[in-house]
Amino acid sequence: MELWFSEPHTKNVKLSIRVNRQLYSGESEFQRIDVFESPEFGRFLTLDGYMMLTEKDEFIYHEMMVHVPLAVHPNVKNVLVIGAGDGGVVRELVRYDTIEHIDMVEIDPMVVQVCREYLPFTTTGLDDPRVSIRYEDGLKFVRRCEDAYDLIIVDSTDPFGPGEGLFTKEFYGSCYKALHADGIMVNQHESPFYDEDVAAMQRTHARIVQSFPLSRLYQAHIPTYPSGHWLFGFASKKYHPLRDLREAEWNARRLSCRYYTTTLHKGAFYLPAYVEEML
Ligand code: AG3
Repeated sequence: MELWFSEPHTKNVKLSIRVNRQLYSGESEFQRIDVFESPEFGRFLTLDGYMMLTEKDEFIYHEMMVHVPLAVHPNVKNVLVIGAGDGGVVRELVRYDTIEHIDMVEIDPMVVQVCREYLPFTTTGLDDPRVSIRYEDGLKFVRRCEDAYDLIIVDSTDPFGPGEGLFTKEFYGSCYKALHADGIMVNQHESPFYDEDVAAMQRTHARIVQSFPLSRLYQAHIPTYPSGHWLFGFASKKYHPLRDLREAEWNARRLSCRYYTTTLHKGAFYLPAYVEEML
């Protein structure tokens, strides 16, 4: 019998991936969690039936969320990561010996547990002594923070279900307050491609524009997310993502990424005409 995983991307489009076997299926207090193994994409994690990451293409998403702000901000010491229970963002962050502390605030302890067991390739950074994991709603956590972080990375699910609060005006206002005077916030910003998704993407961007003096979008190609064309938000109190890019300094770290380069960084902020028109 053939086994396939399908995620509907619109009412009329689905992405289907052939599966060898299902490694895990469970229901937490917050969501349904599944892990599959597939011939094309390796192991992959879905939450409530939505693709979160695959072994084959997760490097694109995680490198783009972490190395873009780290190549701009000259002095990242304290980082807040919201969501990201699979550990992929933290894995990239701990490669920087200049980072002193990382708070990861994930609402669902079961996601972390399941990823530790079935997706060890993303969780390698979670035991780094600089990392504190807190199981709490990111929205509530960040309300209590003031002038505490150089960088906030919001690695959420889509803007409905458990992740919904992480796309609100209130949340972005709290992030602004939680950052130092030269802080940066990066968030996963959904896709601009399908009509059904455009309004939510525009709303998110408008809220960030209202909350930060500088707000830009950048893009990457992520084959397993709807349309494959994915956006990230770069919101900042001081640094400009291109004018303040510290190219030589970042390259001197010799981190050798598989997707991110400082040349690609520059290109990623130049958006297609149809996306520019939406903003
Ligand atoms: N964060 C979720 C990205 C959104 C995917 N949406 C979808 N498949 N409909 C990914 C978490 C990886 N650390």
